[in-house]
Amino acid sequence: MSNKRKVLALCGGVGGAKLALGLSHVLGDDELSIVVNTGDDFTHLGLRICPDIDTVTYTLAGCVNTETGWGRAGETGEFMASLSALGGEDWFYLGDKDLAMHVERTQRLAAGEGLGEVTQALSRQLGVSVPIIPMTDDTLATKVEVESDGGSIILPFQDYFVRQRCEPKLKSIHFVGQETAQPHPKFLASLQDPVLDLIVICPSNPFLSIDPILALPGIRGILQKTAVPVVAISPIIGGSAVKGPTAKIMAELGLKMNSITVADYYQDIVSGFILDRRDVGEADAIRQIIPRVGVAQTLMQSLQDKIDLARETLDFVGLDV
Ligand code: FO1
Repeated sequence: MSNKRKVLALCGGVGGAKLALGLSHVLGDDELSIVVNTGDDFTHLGLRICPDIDTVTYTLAGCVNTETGWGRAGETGEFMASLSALGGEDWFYLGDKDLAMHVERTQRLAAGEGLGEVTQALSRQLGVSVPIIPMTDDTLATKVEVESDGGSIILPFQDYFVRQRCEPKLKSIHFVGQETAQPHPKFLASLQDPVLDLIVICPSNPFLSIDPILALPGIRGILQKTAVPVVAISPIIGGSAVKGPTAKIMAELGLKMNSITVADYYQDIVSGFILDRRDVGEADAIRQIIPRVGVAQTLMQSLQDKIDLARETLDFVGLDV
């Protein structure tokens, strides 16, 4: 009997990429698939930019900027400085090394390759052998409704997130194209793999990073019906988000900033939930809505932390580690 394990991870940017890295150390290349949010993608300066795909790729390739969590380590900013000096748009920082990724991706897409194909080719070039699969080859764009002059306006995601530093008050989140964008065929194949052992929802922002994946036609229904364990790891530690604007966004959406809220949000699709040991006081409340609840050290600072959480996650569902 083979003791190969098969795991599918659903992942956003920085937080999710850390667990994906841990999983990639614990599992073989043919045991793990990582499906990544593309709702944050946009075209900027004529280039197709896929922030979460690149964050996962650079993290697994060992060349991510560990201070920001996105972009490349050891970057230089000659392009950005020159663009700025020309009066160009400099609100979205594109380092010189990172720029090469966007140029090459844009060229390949223009030549007719799909995003999945391009992502596989470019991640392989950087030495990543685990499949990184965009959630769709089509366009599903996250847009946000924010307060403006007593009314509201719709902003493209990066405009809100980076240009306006999440300052406008958020009213609602929309995924434009969610009715027509098709899940990537490799995503569907992984979900329907008869030997799939586990689906992991990485500790990414549930509303901005995981929800676009769940919004694709059919995905929520498959997760609701699957016999495969679906385990979410809470992105909240000690009542706050590790990084990014999750706290502000949750407050503006009228949600309480704790793991119970996240568990509640995922309750129809998960059979297991892992929260940080600092939030153990919430475990009983979560057990009321999700059958299996685990407590772990979910703050991933070192590589060992990432590997340990990956092991805990596999162990939680009884997979050999
Ligand atoms: N985030 C920022 O806050 N400022 C930036 O200038 C910025 C540039 C950037 C360039 C490439 C890339 O892949 C990501 C970049 N990010 C930047 C991060 C990114 O836009 C967001 O963190 C994600 O979209 C949210 O997951």
